[in-house]
Amino acid sequence: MAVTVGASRLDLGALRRLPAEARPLVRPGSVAAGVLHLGIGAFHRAHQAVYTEQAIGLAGGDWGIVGVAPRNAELVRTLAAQDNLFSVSTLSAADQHTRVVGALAGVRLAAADPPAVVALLADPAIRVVTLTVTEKAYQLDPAGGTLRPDPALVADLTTDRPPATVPGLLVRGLLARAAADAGPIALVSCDNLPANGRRLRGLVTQALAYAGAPEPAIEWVGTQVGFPGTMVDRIVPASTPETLAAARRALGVEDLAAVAAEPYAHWVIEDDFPGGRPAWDRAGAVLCADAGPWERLKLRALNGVHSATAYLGALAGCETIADALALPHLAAVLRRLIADDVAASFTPPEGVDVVDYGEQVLARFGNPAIRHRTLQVAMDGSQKLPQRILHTIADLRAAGRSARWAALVVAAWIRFAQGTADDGRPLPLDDPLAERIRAALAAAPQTPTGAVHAVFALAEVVPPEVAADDEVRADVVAWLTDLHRHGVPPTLAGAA
Ligand code: CS2
Repeated sequence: MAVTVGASRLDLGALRRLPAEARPLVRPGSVAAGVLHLGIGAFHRAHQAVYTEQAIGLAGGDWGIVGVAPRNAELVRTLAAQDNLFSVSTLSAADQHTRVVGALAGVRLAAADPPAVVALLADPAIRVVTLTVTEKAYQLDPAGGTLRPDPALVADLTTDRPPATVPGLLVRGLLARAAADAGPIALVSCDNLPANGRRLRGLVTQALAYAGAPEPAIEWVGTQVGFPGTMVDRIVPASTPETLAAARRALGVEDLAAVAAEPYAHWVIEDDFPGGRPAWDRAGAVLCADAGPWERLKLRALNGVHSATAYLGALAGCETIADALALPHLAAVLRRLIADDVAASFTPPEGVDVVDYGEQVLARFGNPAIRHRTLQVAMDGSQKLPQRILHTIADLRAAGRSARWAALVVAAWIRFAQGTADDGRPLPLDDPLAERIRAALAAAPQTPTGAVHAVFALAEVVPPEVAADDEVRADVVAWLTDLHRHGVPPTLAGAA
């Protein structure tokens, strides 16, 4: 990555030279750790870290964050060299605000020292564990939530070697905490899984059983650990050299851990924190008894529409989500998807109109300053499609309705997985099930019907009621046929 030679680096010493509005809200290093976060990627730094810093600034509390990167050694080195400081630039068409966040109390690389992370999980000072590790790290089958441990997780659960996976770290940490009776704790999934609190509880329960954990430890987890569900929302693309350049312009120093995000942020959290929590409500988060309706709204009306834009956009050769949204007729088709299918598939939170929410989402996607790559959103489709689109389809069909627009998204994903864009350029299938998907598509008759049958047979992705639905299958085949024959723009023009 290009670094301006001679530009000084963001660290504690640089703080007093920063413009006043760019300085952290809390004095870095002054707050003891109370939160352990797994997965300190861009999303965490621009979302939970920002909320937590504001909460500490407004209400105090020992809620500094120890940030754990499962594998990214470079990020940990970078943050350590910057005294755990990083900046968040909020970007819109009109302006940019950049501020350094002082909420990180430390950083650790799990891969380098797993026992240190296990010890933190068993430390009485740590009362909240938040996670942004992406869908696939949970090792649950995306359609139903059954644990599918890979060999590394099997080793974590059945041997004494230092844990190498996220579920392995959690289980070892909880067992150590139970043994030390180190006090109650909440494990908070901030990933876009369906019913993420219940899924994380299910993961821990299944993993403890797999590990043959002793009954008292299982009971301890049952009574001392909260698994609040959450809805997390902020568009935060992977950082690029432009992100770092924007931070440098605003700060006057080099920040190699800089992130950029849209202005919008939202966080709905179920208030189940047996060991206490930061005053996130003071920072604008919504604490409630059931985040389910917000979570469904966001997964279906934002993430589902995001995936639709990403696959159709990538097939049409668009680099960013904002470019894709500008394709003729795409916004019109997305509006049909939102109004006819998503809105009819579930009961939204009280007072929310799904169509209005969808308009706001489309405006956010159009933010020209956020150069969110279609290929980034297109990644890991097998882990995302169930909660984003396939559950929408299942609910519509259970209510006796058609799911025609949602079927287009499935067809676009299949066409994307087939590996070539409309202009013949190759598209990368970056997905934990890539091998299986490719093999299934290669073994099937090379027709749209053959491809749809092959993909619908992936039982860990496609819920059985959707796989068995002939009308849905026919809709997906019809869209896939159009996408193959005509490409994206004419398909959209014919549909809108
Ligand atoms: C996106 C999300 O990459 C993706 O799959 O749909 O990361 C999205 O940007 C966030 O969930 C927005 O809150």
